[in-house]
Amino acid sequence: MIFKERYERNKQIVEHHLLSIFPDQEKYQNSLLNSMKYSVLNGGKRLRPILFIETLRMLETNFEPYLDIACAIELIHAHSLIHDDLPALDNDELRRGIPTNHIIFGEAIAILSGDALLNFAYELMFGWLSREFAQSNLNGLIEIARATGFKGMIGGQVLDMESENKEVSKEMMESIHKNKTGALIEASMVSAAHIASASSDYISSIRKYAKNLGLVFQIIDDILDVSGNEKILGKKIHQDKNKGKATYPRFFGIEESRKIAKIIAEESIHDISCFGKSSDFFSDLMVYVLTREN
Ligand code: GRG
Repeated sequence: MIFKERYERNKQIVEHHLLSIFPDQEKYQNSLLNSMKYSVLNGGKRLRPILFIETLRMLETNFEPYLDIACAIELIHAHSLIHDDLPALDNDELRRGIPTNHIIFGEAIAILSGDALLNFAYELMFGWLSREFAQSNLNGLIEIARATGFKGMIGGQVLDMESENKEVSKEMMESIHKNKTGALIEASMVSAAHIASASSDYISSIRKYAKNLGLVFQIIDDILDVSGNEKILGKKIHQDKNKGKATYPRFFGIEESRKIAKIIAEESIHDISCFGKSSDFFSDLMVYVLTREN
């Protein structure tokens, strides 16, 4: 199956399962549930759950019993986007081509639905762990929890905020990217590797590829913020410059940033080839991330 078809097929699997995990409307607070569903079920590339599923496949593990975990990762991602868009953080009004959560539901509900999505993710993960207890499964979930917290995504977000309109070193910029964006991407693959009981050598190779994928993803994100198409992106561009963010184009210019991303991508494709034919999806995925327009 060609890459695009396989990606789309995975996306359908994820979206089908995402629909199934939400409870009936009338039993819960409708405003809260509507706000949660709004940010989970209205588009998105589903990159992180697809990384999780494809890592299991690469390690010859059937992904179906683990779809709750794939979706938990997407819920964590959705929570981070809702909070990232809030007036106190990036103050964005458009995402995925539609108004951000707080514009539709108000700030209070947006904060609470972000919180509720994060807790829902842990409810799914603990529920699954109690049915499938094994040390390797627990290690996978610890990886996700660590990546989401102060040592990962939230820590990176704080560094990002505190660096606005300041001169920052290249190391600091890389650290922001690695944590804010890279940590959850890395955990999506490494958690699957733990769950598939991969060897420590395999886990290290997968971690290395995932770290590079996260970096390439964010470099391209920075470039798209300068030169992307707002319609295709579904959000406003030039936000990084307006907010004085530490980005690759600010440091190196667009052309050099693209070159850097290409070099990292090529090295990673070479590295992941140690898994043989079963890593083809990840070679193609690196090219997709490198050339993406949204
Ligand atoms: C405040 C508890 C609390 C947590 C939030 C806001 C935050 C901590 C972290 C921000 C993390 C963040 C939003 C990083 C940006 C990562 C990024 C490039 C997101 C866009 O990902 P895509 O392109 O989005 O995969 P789609 O729409 O395709 O799902």
